Amino acid sequence: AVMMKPQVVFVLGGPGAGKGTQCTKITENYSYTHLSAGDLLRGERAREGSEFGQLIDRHIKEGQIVPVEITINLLKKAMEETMKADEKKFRFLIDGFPRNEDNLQGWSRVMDDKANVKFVLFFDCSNEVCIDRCLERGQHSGRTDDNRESLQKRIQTYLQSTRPIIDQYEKQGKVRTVDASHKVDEVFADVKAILDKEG
Ligand code: UP5
Ligand code: MG
Repeated sequence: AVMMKPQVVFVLGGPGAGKGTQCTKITENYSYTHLSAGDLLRGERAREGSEFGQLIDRHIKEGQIVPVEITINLLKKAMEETMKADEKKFRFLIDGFPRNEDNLQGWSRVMDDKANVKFVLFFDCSNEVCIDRCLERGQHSGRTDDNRESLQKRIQTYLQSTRPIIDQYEKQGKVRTVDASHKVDEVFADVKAILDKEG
């Protein structure tokens, strides 16, 4: 059988904008596989014998972006395993990546000839709403970065490093923006309209 070339939608937006929540809803309604770069990194951090555990832990607490060599390998492996298990699963939502220039270059180097980036789904949300959502979640999430100090740094990194990446894609006409400040179902209605149009 001929392997389909993976089709990728990058899902970006500030910390707590609702990327994970909306990706879950998308997978319930469309044939996409959700890969959260943050979840993959947290999984690697927890993996027995990982040589990167401490480095990942430090970066996440400090709201810094992990070197792309680590993240791209996790993403590539997850994509390959998904397609190996089921060749019909070649559509991916890559959530929380690429976050900076290093991420973008790593993706280009490793994945440019292996996958097609269809567009960027951008969840646009004010910093205040993002912070409130993460602090609220922090009461039960157990995430080491859902506290005021880490959030300050996550927002900073988002504004300094990730927004310019979104801007680059915007200049290529590749960004689909959703107002993420509304209720979950209202946001999802906008997401649906985009996906129904884009296929
Ligand atoms: N919620 C969601 N939608 C809501 C709505 N419309 N109305 C009201 N509440 C809403 O949602 C966050 C919270 O808000 C939840 O409690 C939810 O119920 C509620 P969620 O869907 O989890 O938002 P999301 O955007 O996914 O937030 P997350 O915290 O996951 O975003 P981050 O981008 O900060 O986290 P991520 O896991 O992607 O990255 C964490 C860290 O990993 C980074 O800071 C970085 O250190 C590292 N990282 C890398 O180094 N490289 C990568 O490539 C990726 C991550
Ligand atoms: Mg998330």
